Amino acid sequence: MADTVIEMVVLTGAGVSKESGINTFRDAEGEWTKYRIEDVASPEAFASNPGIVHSFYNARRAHLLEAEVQPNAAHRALVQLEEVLGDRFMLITQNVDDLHERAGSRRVIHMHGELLKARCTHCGAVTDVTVDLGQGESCPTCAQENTLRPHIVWFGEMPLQMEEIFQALGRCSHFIAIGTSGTVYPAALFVEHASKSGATTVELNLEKSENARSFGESIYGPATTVVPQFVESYLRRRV
Ligand code: BV8
Repeated sequence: MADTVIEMVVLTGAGVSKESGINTFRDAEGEWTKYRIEDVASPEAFASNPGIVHSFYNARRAHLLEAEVQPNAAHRALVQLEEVLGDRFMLITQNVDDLHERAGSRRVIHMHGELLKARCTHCGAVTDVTVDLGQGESCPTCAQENTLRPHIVWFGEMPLQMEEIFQALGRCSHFIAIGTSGTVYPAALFVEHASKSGATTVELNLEKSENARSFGESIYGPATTVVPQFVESYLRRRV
Protein backbone atom coordinates (compact mmCIF):
# COMPACT_ATOMS: atom_id res chain seq x y z
CA MET A 1 0.00 0.00 0.00
CA ALA A 2 3.01 2.29 0.56
CA ASP A 3 3.04 3.93 -2.89
CA THR A 4 -0.54 3.27 -4.09
CA VAL A 5 -2.50 6.38 -4.98
CA ILE A 6 -5.34 6.66 -2.49
CA GLU A 7 -8.31 8.11 -4.33
CA MET A 8 -10.72 7.90 -1.40
CA VAL A 9 -10.60 7.30 2.34
CA VAL A 10 -13.94 6.63 4.03
CA LEU A 11 -14.36 6.80 7.82
CA THR A 12 -17.55 5.28 9.22
CA GLY A 13 -19.08 5.60 12.68
CA ALA A 14 -22.04 4.14 14.52
CA GLY A 15 -24.56 5.99 12.31
CA VAL A 16 -23.82 3.67 9.38
CA SER A 17 -25.03 0.66 11.43
CA LYS A 18 -27.99 2.38 13.10
CA GLU A 19 -30.51 1.31 10.42
CA SER A 20 -29.27 -2.27 10.84
CA GLY A 21 -30.56 -2.14 14.41
CA ILE A 22 -27.29 -1.40 16.22
CA ASN A 23 -27.36 1.39 18.81
CA THR A 24 -25.18 4.46 18.34
CA PHE A 25 -23.42 6.00 21.35
CA ARG A 26 -24.60 9.58 21.65
CA ASP A 27 -28.11 9.53 20.18
CA ALA A 28 -31.21 9.60 22.38
CA GLU A 29 -31.10 5.87 23.17
CA GLY A 30 -27.34 5.52 22.58
CA GLU A 31 -25.01 3.33 24.61
CA TRP A 32 -23.48 6.25 26.51
CA THR A 33 -26.93 7.26 27.76
CA LYS A 34 -27.20 3.90 29.58
CA TYR A 35 -23.60 3.36 30.69
CA ARG A 36 -20.78 5.65 31.82
CA ILE A 37 -17.78 5.31 29.48
CA GLU A 38 -15.46 5.09 32.46
CA ASP A 39 -17.41 2.11 33.85
CA VAL A 40 -17.41 -0.08 30.72
CA ALA A 41 -14.91 1.15 28.08
CA SER A 42 -11.57 1.78 29.76
CA PRO A 43 -8.66 -0.44 30.87
CA GLU A 44 -9.15 0.85 34.42
CA ALA A 45 -12.78 -0.36 34.42
CA PHE A 46 -11.69 -3.77 33.12
CA ALA A 47 -8.98 -4.04 35.80
CA SER A 48 -11.31 -3.09 38.63
CA ASN A 49 -14.52 -4.75 37.47
CA PRO A 50 -14.04 -7.15 34.53
CA GLY A 51 -17.49 -8.65 35.09
CA ILE A 52 -19.33 -5.41 34.27
CA VAL A 53 -17.15 -4.78 31.21
CA HIS A 54 -17.60 -8.35 29.96
CA SER A 55 -21.39 -8.14 30.35
CA PHE A 56 -21.46 -4.82 28.42
CA TYR A 57 -19.64 -6.42 25.48
CA ASN A 58 -21.31 -9.83 25.80
CA ALA A 59 -24.73 -8.16 25.39
CA ARG A 60 -23.59 -6.18 22.32
CA ARG A 61 -21.91 -9.28 20.80
CA ALA A 62 -25.08 -11.38 21.28
CA HIS A 63 -27.20 -8.60 19.72
CA LEU A 64 -24.86 -8.32 16.72
CA LEU A 65 -25.30 -12.06 16.09
CA GLU A 66 -29.11 -11.86 16.09
CA ALA A 67 -30.70 -12.80 12.74
CA GLU A 68 -32.44 -9.43 12.28
CA VAL A 69 -29.13 -7.51 12.44
CA GLN A 70 -27.98 -7.41 8.82
CA PRO A 71 -25.88 -5.05 6.67
CA ASN A 72 -27.88 -2.20 5.09
CA ALA A 73 -27.83 -0.28 1.79
CA ALA A 74 -25.12 2.07 3.08
CA HIS A 75 -22.77 -0.84 3.80
CA ARG A 76 -23.54 -2.29 0.36
CA ALA A 77 -22.90 1.02 -1.43
CA LEU A 78 -19.41 1.12 0.13
CA VAL A 79 -18.74 -2.38 -1.24
CA GLN A 80 -19.58 -1.03 -4.70
CA LEU A 81 -17.02 1.77 -4.22
CA GLU A 82 -14.34 -0.75 -3.19
CA GLU A 83 -15.15 -2.94 -6.22
CA VAL A 84 -14.64 -0.03 -8.64
CA LEU A 85 -11.72 1.76 -6.91
CA GLY A 86 -9.86 -1.36 -5.76
CA ASP A 87 -6.76 -0.59 -3.68
CA ARG A 88 -7.20 3.14 -4.37
CA PHE A 89 -9.98 2.91 -1.76
CA MET A 90 -9.50 2.67 2.01
CA LEU A 91 -12.35 1.94 4.45
CA ILE A 92 -11.67 2.83 8.09
CA THR A 93 -14.37 2.17 10.67
CA GLN A 94 -14.74 3.23 14.29
CA ASN A 95 -17.39 0.52 14.57
CA VAL A 96 -16.68 -2.79 16.23
CA ASP A 97 -19.43 -4.69 14.37
CA ASP A 98 -18.71 -6.86 11.30
CA LEU A 99 -21.44 -5.45 9.05
CA HIS A 100 -19.00 -3.97 6.53
CA GLU A 101 -17.43 -7.41 6.09
CA ARG A 102 -20.79 -9.16 5.92
CA ALA A 103 -21.89 -6.72 3.21
CA GLY A 104 -18.81 -7.75 1.20
CA SER A 105 -16.12 -5.17 2.07
CA ARG A 106 -12.80 -7.03 1.82
CA ARG A 107 -10.35 -4.58 3.37
CA VAL A 108 -11.70 -2.93 6.55
CA ILE A 109 -9.51 -1.14 9.09
CA HIS A 110 -11.19 -1.51 12.49
CA MET A 111 -9.36 1.27 14.32
CA HIS A 112 -11.34 0.67 17.54
CA GLY A 113 -11.18 -3.13 17.42
CA GLU A 114 -13.77 -5.83 16.78
CA LEU A 115 -16.63 -7.20 18.92
CA LEU A 116 -16.24 -10.71 17.43
CA LYS A 117 -12.57 -10.96 18.43
CA ALA A 118 -10.90 -11.54 21.82
CA ARG A 119 -7.33 -10.73 22.85
CA CYS A 120 -5.30 -12.73 25.36
CA THR A 121 -3.76 -10.49 28.03
CA HIS A 122 -1.12 -13.18 28.60
CA CYS A 123 0.18 -14.03 25.09
CA GLY A 124 -1.43 -11.23 23.03
CA ALA A 125 -3.08 -13.61 20.54
CA VAL A 126 -6.26 -12.28 18.87
CA THR A 127 -8.88 -14.95 18.17
CA ASP A 128 -12.47 -15.08 16.92
CA VAL A 129 -15.19 -15.13 19.57
CA THR A 130 -18.97 -15.45 19.29
CA VAL A 131 -19.78 -16.53 22.85
CA ASP A 132 -19.84 -14.70 26.18
CA LEU A 133 -16.42 -13.92 27.70
CA GLY A 134 -15.65 -13.84 31.42
CA GLN A 135 -16.96 -17.36 32.05
CA GLY A 136 -13.58 -18.89 33.00
CA GLU A 137 -12.63 -19.69 29.38
CA SER A 138 -9.00 -20.31 28.41
CA CYS A 139 -6.97 -18.75 25.61
CA PRO A 140 -7.10 -20.99 22.48
CA THR A 141 -3.42 -20.13 21.82
CA CYS A 142 -1.61 -20.30 25.20
CA ALA A 143 -4.31 -22.18 27.17
CA GLN A 144 -4.06 -19.71 30.08
CA GLU A 145 -7.40 -19.36 31.90
CA ASN A 146 -9.33 -16.09 32.46
CA THR A 147 -6.92 -14.05 30.30
CA LEU A 148 -9.25 -13.12 27.42
CA ARG A 149 -10.46 -9.51 27.02
CA PRO A 150 -12.59 -8.02 24.25
CA HIS A 151 -10.36 -7.00 21.28
CA ILE A 152 -11.69 -3.47 21.63
CA VAL A 153 -9.72 -0.19 21.85
CA TRP A 154 -10.88 1.45 25.08
CA PHE A 155 -10.59 5.11 26.02
CA GLY A 156 -6.97 5.83 26.89
CA GLU A 157 -5.72 3.05 24.57
CA MET A 158 -4.03 3.66 21.20
CA PRO A 159 -6.32 2.99 18.21
CA LEU A 160 -5.13 0.35 15.74
CA GLN A 161 -3.24 0.79 12.41
CA MET A 162 -2.74 4.51 12.99
CA GLU A 163 0.45 4.70 10.90
CA GLU A 164 -1.27 3.20 7.85
CA ILE A 165 -4.25 5.51 8.41
CA PHE A 166 -2.20 8.72 8.66
CA GLN A 167 -0.14 7.73 5.62
CA ALA A 168 -3.35 7.39 3.59
CA LEU A 169 -4.83 10.62 4.97
CA GLY A 170 -1.67 12.43 3.89
CA ARG A 171 -2.16 11.53 0.25
CA CYS A 172 -5.84 10.84 -0.44
CA SER A 173 -7.82 13.02 -2.86
CA HIS A 174 -11.20 12.45 -1.16
CA PHE A 175 -12.01 11.98 2.56
CA ILE A 176 -15.60 11.01 3.35
CA ALA A 177 -16.95 10.68 6.94
CA ILE A 178 -20.19 8.74 7.33
CA GLY A 179 -22.39 8.43 10.45
CA THR A 180 -19.98 9.78 13.03
CA SER A 181 -20.50 12.55 15.59
CA GLY A 182 -16.87 13.68 15.34
CA THR A 183 -16.48 13.62 19.12
CA VAL A 184 -13.89 10.88 19.58
CA TYR A 185 -10.20 11.45 18.98
CA PRO A 186 -7.98 10.92 17.12
CA ALA A 187 -10.64 9.90 14.52
CA ALA A 188 -12.22 13.38 14.76
CA LEU A 189 -8.91 14.88 13.57
CA PHE A 190 -8.75 12.84 10.35
CA VAL A 191 -10.69 15.38 8.28
CA GLU A 192 -8.24 18.18 9.08
CA HIS A 193 -5.30 15.95 8.26
CA ALA A 194 -6.84 15.04 4.90
CA SER A 195 -7.82 18.59 3.97
CA LYS A 196 -4.30 19.82 4.84
CA SER A 197 -3.12 17.43 2.11
CA GLY A 198 -5.56 18.98 -0.34
CA ALA A 199 -8.28 16.33 -0.18
CA THR A 200 -11.91 17.08 -0.97
CA THR A 201 -13.78 16.42 2.28
CA VAL A 202 -17.46 15.44 2.60
CA GLU A 203 -19.56 14.59 5.67
CA LEU A 204 -22.58 12.30 5.25
CA ASN A 205 -24.57 12.22 8.49
CA LEU A 206 -28.06 12.40 9.96
CA GLU A 207 -27.24 15.81 11.43
CA LYS A 208 -24.39 18.27 11.85
CA SER A 209 -21.44 16.59 13.58
CA GLU A 210 -19.18 18.31 16.13
CA ASN A 211 -16.52 18.87 13.46
CA ALA A 212 -18.91 19.69 10.58
CA ARG A 213 -17.17 23.04 9.93
CA SER A 214 -13.97 21.16 8.95
CA PHE A 215 -15.69 19.58 5.94
CA GLY A 216 -15.88 21.17 2.49
CA GLU A 217 -19.34 19.69 1.92
CA SER A 218 -22.05 18.20 4.16
CA ILE A 219 -24.96 16.01 3.07
CA TYR A 220 -27.57 15.21 5.72
CA GLY A 221 -30.00 12.32 5.84
CA PRO A 222 -30.17 8.66 6.91
CA ALA A 223 -27.16 6.65 5.72
CA THR A 224 -29.25 4.18 3.70
CA THR A 225 -30.48 7.15 1.61
CA VAL A 226 -27.51 9.51 1.35
CA VAL A 227 -24.68 6.96 1.00
CA PRO A 228 -26.04 5.08 -2.05
CA GLN A 229 -26.90 8.45 -3.65
CA PHE A 230 -23.40 9.78 -2.97
CA VAL A 231 -21.72 6.63 -4.35
CA GLU A 232 -23.89 6.60 -7.47
CA SER A 233 -23.18 10.25 -8.26
CA TYR A 234 -19.45 9.91 -7.45
CA LEU A 235 -19.04 6.90 -9.75
CA ARG A 236 -21.07 8.57 -12.52
CA ARG A 237 -18.94 11.75 -12.38
CA ARG A 238 -15.72 9.71 -12.20
CA VAL A 239 -16.01 7.97 -15.60
C1 BV8 B 1 -6.26 7.71 22.53
C2 BV8 B 1 -14.61 1.18 21.34
C3 BV8 B 1 -4.05 8.07 23.22
C4 BV8 B 1 -15.48 1.01 22.50
C5 BV8 B 1 -14.30 3.55 21.22
C6 BV8 B 1 -7.34 14.33 21.66
C7 BV8 B 1 -6.41 13.49 21.03
C8 BV8 B 1 -6.30 12.14 21.37
C9 BV8 B 1 -7.13 11.61 22.36
C10 BV8 B 1 -8.06 12.41 23.00
C11 BV8 B 1 -8.17 13.77 22.64
N1 BV8 B 1 -9.15 14.30 23.42
C12 BV8 B 1 -9.68 13.34 24.20
C13 BV8 B 1 -9.02 12.18 24.00
C14 BV8 B 1 -9.29 10.92 24.70
C15 BV8 B 1 -10.33 10.05 24.03
C16 BV8 B 1 -11.49 10.79 23.48
O1 BV8 B 1 -11.56 11.03 22.29
N2 BV8 B 1 -12.43 11.12 24.33
C17 BV8 B 1 -13.65 11.76 23.88
C18 BV8 B 1 -14.83 11.21 24.66
C19 BV8 B 1 -13.46 13.27 24.05
N3 BV8 B 1 -9.72 9.27 22.98
C20 BV8 B 1 -9.14 8.11 23.30
O2 BV8 B 1 -9.01 7.73 24.44
C21 BV8 B 1 -8.59 7.28 22.17
N4 BV8 B 1 -7.26 6.87 22.54
O3 BV8 B 1 -6.36 8.83 22.17
O4 BV8 B 1 -5.11 7.17 23.01
C22 BV8 B 1 -2.84 7.29 23.45
C23 BV8 B 1 -1.65 7.80 23.01
C24 BV8 B 1 -0.49 7.08 23.19
C25 BV8 B 1 -0.54 5.85 23.82
C26 BV8 B 1 -1.76 5.33 24.27
C27 BV8 B 1 -2.91 6.05 24.08
C28 BV8 B 1 -9.36 5.99 21.97
C29 BV8 B 1 -10.73 6.26 21.47
C30 BV8 B 1 -11.42 4.93 21.16
C31 BV8 B 1 -12.39 4.59 22.25
N5 BV8 B 1 -13.18 3.46 21.86
N6 BV8 B 1 -14.93 2.47 20.83
C32 BV8 B 1 -16.80 0.46 22.07
O5 BV8 B 1 -17.20 0.52 20.90
O6 BV8 B 1 -17.44 -0.03 23.00
S1 BV8 B 1 -14.95 5.04 20.82
C33 BV8 B 1 -16.62 5.02 20.55
O7 BV8 B 1 -16.95 6.28 19.96
C34 BV8 B 1 -17.12 4.03 19.52
O8 BV8 B 1 -16.12 3.24 18.93
C35 BV8 B 1 -17.66 4.91 18.40
O9 BV8 B 1 -17.46 4.35 17.17
C36 BV8 B 1 -16.84 6.08 18.59
C37 BV8 B 1 -17.24 7.32 17.87
O10 BV8 B 1 -18.61 7.49 18.02
P1 BV8 B 1 -19.50 7.53 16.69
O11 BV8 B 1 -19.19 6.33 15.88
O12 BV8 B 1 -19.31 8.85 16.06
O13 BV8 B 1 -20.92 7.34 17.30
P2 BV8 B 1 -21.85 8.46 17.96
O14 BV8 B 1 -22.99 7.78 18.63
O15 BV8 B 1 -21.02 9.42 18.75
O16 BV8 B 1 -22.41 9.28 16.70
C38 BV8 B 1 -23.25 8.63 15.77
C39 BV8 B 1 -23.54 9.62 14.66
O17 BV8 B 1 -24.38 8.96 13.70
C40 BV8 B 1 -24.32 10.83 15.13
O18 BV8 B 1 -23.72 12.00 14.59
C41 BV8 B 1 -25.72 10.63 14.57
O19 BV8 B 1 -26.32 11.86 14.18
C42 BV8 B 1 -25.44 9.82 13.35
N7 BV8 B 1 -26.57 8.96 12.96
C43 BV8 B 1 -27.51 8.38 13.75
N8 BV8 B 1 -28.36 7.67 12.97
C44 BV8 B 1 -27.94 7.79 11.69
C45 BV8 B 1 -26.80 8.60 11.67
N9 BV8 B 1 -26.15 8.93 10.54
C46 BV8 B 1 -26.63 8.42 9.39
N10 BV8 B 1 -27.72 7.63 9.32
C47 BV8 B 1 -28.40 7.29 10.45
N11 BV8 B 1 -29.50 6.52 10.36
